[in-house]
Amino acid sequence: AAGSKSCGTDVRERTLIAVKPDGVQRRLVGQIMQRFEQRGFKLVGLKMMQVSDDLLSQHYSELRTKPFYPRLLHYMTMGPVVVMVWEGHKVIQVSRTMVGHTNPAEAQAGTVRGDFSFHVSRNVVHASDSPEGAQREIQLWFQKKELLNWDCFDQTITCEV
Ligand code: IDP
Repeated sequence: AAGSKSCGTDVRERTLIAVKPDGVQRRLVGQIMQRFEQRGFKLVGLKMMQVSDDLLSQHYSELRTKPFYPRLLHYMTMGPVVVMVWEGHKVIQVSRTMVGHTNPAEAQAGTVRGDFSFHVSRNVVHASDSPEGAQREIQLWFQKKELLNWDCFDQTITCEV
């Protein structure tokens, strides 16, 4: 970005991460957020909400025809979710790796799903899967004013890649 001291990398890339209702019920919010903080990513948006069917049907519009879709809507509305936007170099790709395989039974140990779940219908967390998806989802879940641009004082350690 113009004026940035980075070495031609996009340190402002953003992704949408959500702790799903099972993660909230199981008190995993702190542990999940801690993983993103300790990786060096920057939190720029955060809220807890009870998700509407309308928002979910837009979020999961590509899965509308899947047999598990009605159960997915039920799962995602069982209780509140904690949704956040994280920022940093390659945050979309890195957070998909951190979250692990969609099916926790196939997720590697060390990933969120591999450490906290064993079944695809209760996989604890959501992470955007592409730049297009991230942009679409961030716009869907957050208003512009809910996303904060704050200065990273320890930029030389975590952001200048
Ligand atoms: P992702 O969440 O890893 O991006 P998607 O294929 O986009 O995976 O699926 C969205 C969500 O739908 C999954 O995270 C999971 O909650 C649910 N889901 C996906 N496949 C199945 C399934 O076969 N049975 C039940 N739920 C599923």
